[in-house]
Amino acid sequence: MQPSNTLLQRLANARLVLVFTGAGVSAESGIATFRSPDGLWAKFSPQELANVDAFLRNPQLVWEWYQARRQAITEAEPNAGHVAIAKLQELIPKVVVITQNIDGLHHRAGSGDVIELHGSALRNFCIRCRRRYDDPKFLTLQEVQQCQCGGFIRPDVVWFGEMLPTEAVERSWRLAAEANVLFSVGTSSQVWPAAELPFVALEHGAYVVEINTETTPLTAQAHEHLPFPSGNVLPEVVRMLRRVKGEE
Ligand code: BJW
Ligand code: ZN
Repeated sequence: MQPSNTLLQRLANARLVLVFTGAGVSAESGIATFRSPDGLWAKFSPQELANVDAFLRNPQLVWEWYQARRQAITEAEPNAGHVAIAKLQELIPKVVVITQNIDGLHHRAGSGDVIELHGSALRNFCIRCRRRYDDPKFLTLQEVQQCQCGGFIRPDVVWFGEMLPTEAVERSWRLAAEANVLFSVGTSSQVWPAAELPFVALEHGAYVVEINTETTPLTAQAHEHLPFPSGNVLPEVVRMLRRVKGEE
């Protein structure tokens, strides 16, 4: 499970490290992934739940699905992988987390610079006038609510067919072109445009390391694939990096 000496040297000399994450990084916190055999898409259809037409067709159904997931998120704790990612900040001049996750666990683990490409389950907005509804009470109400304008209030997440937040995308793509090292952690690398990010970093000369218990479309292109749970391997990366930097 040891990270290679090349990786440790690259990290020791890096100015900018990106940690690009997906559902797998939160799996060890007990939050379901999407595409595993026991994942969300095995039980629920994305067509029925994760697009705007589904919400317009049956707002209560989609709302209830998110309320159940919100409950799981608020009961979950960051795991050793999230914590190790936050600790990288102590060892590298600039670390940016770019996540597809909507669970807020990177923030809760202490990561200071987190870009959320697919939004956040912890916020809502009106589907018609886009007014924001950030009051935490909306995270537990079981009935879908309507805005003053009559529009339904929806979670501030990115569904299939929707654009990702422009600022988040622009900043992420700019950073990918400048990064010295990019970790891709716990993502199936199947959902675009996010899946393109490690490839942008590769094209611009970053050292790309995939941490995933399975292989993905990125595996063959990555410089290294560490096929272990992120909650095991990331603390090891931090421990070894501290040693290389003479801090242990
Ligand atoms: C571990 C582990 C451990 C487990 N340690 N590892 C045809 C071809 C190409 C593209 C398209 C196409 N048709 C449509 C598209 C575009 C579409 C898309 O990419 N579809 C593909 C699925 C085919 N993309 C979009 O629609 C995006 N928007 C867009 O393109 O806009 C432009 C546009 C506008 C108008 C018209 C057309 C285009 C938007 C995508 C939004 C994705 N939204 C979701 C839901 C978010 C809200 C919510 O959570 O409910 O985002 S879907 C879901 O997938 C979620 C995730 O963020 C995303 C990625 O999933 P992720 O994180 O990779 O999870 P998994 O489960 O897939 O993988 C987990 C991995 O972890 C696995 O590999 C495990 O092995 C690993 N793992 N435990 C390490 N302990
Ligand atoms: Zn409204």
